[in-house]
Amino acid sequence: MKIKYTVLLVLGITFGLLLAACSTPAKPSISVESAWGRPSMDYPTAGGMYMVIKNSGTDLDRLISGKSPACGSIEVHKMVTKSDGTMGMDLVDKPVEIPAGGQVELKPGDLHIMCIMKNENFKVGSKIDLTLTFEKSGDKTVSAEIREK
Ligand SMILES: [Cu+2]
Repeated sequence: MKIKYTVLLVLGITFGLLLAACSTPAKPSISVESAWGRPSMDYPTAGGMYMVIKNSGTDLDRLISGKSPACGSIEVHKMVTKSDGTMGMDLVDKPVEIPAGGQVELKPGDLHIMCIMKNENFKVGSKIDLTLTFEKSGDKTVSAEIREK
C-alpha cells in the first residue's frame, strides 16, 4: 500500500511539473543597460539618450513610451540621411520591438531617445532617471549619466 502511494505521488508530481512546463506562457524579460545621454548639438532644448535594451525572455516586447523628470517629453527618433545628403531625425511613431532573446541598441547616429524640452537637471556630469514603459514588462527605470560623448 505504501509503495503504491509513493509511486502515485511521484507520478503525480512528474505530471504536474510537465503540465506546468507546457503551460508556462511565453514572457519577455527586459533589461536596460549602459544608459547615457548628451545635450543635442543641433537643438539647445533637446538631448539624445542612448542605451541597450535586452530581452532575455521568450516573447517579444515593445517600447511604447517613456518619461523623465529631466525632460518635458520623450520621443524615439532615428537619424536618417535626407535626399540632399544632410543628416536629419525622423520621429519613430510606432513601438520599438525588442525581439525575444535579442536586443536593440540605441546609439548616436542611429536610433535614439530624444529628451524634449530638457530642464537644468539634464547637464553634463549629472545623472537623470529615465523610465521606459514596455507593453508587457511595464515600467523600467534606469539612471543615465549625462556626458559630452
Ligand atoms: Cu532626435
